[in-house]
Amino acid sequence: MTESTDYTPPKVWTWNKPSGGRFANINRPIAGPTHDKDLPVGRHPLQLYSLGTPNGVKVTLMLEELLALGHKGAEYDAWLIRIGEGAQFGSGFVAINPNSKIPALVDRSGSSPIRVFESGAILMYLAEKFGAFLPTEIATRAECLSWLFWQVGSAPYLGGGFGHFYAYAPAKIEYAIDRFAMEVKRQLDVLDRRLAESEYLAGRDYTIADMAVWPWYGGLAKGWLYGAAEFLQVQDYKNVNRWADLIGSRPAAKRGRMVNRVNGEPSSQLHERHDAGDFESKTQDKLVA
Ligand SMILES: N[C@@H](CCC(=O)N[C@@H](CS)C(=O)NCC(=O)O)C(=O)O
Repeated sequence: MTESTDYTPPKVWTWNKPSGGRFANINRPIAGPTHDKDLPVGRHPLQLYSLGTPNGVKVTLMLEELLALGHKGAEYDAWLIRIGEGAQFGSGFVAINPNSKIPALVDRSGSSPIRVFESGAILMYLAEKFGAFLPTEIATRAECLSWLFWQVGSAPYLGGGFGHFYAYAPAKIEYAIDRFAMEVKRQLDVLDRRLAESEYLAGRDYTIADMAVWPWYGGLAKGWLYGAAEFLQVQDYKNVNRWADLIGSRPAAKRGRMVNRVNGEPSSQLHERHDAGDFESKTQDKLVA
């Protein structure tokens, strides 16, 4: 292993150069808006400002499931926030998420708008609002929330740790890749063991815990993230693969994955969703044709 480095940290860190790697243009050590920009508002009760990354997909999975169950109040406009272009630093977006990260939701169904940020909080908000996908029986609810919060705490090691150093950093650093590959494989094994004993994470039913975990760890198992399937030997996690396929076959999950998606097959990209019919008529292949 390469141990040496010619870098000695100074007494005080200063922002004197870009951090390097992909996304260096949007990394800054300060919060707050960089420019004035109002957010658009559509006709539906729920306004989602997002992008089709794993964190964004968690919410569209939930919204599409709620609509499939017949909850009309879950109708939503999904607006595209292009984070690579710094749209998360516009004043309107910062007003609904001071943390400047997608996804962010505004519920306009009541007398005054309610903002919700952090994907886990959005899932809980929607689950409680519609009384769905969050068990009410105390033990199953505890299990569901445990896995939901497990995801919130664990995925930064997968994305900000492993994904960053394996795929995006300007140099391949063996120490960093080893450290995070080890942790991500451990996390996959945690899930694999749970899914060996239980159909879904919280038990017999599909819940917001699965919706939070699937876009990250299901996506990893299906080879959608970081081109790392072979490196991490994801096919070995049989129960994770079984569960990932089960969720992936749900019509609402298929639709949820398409919303605000800006890469992949043009027919799988629905940049903005303002109507249920958009899945048929507004995908990129149709718009370009
Ligand atoms: N803990 C947050 C993480 C959200 C997050 O990291 N979003 C990324 C995209 S997946 C983002 O907006 N990045 C833009 C930036 O960091 O400036 C959540 O779960 O909502």
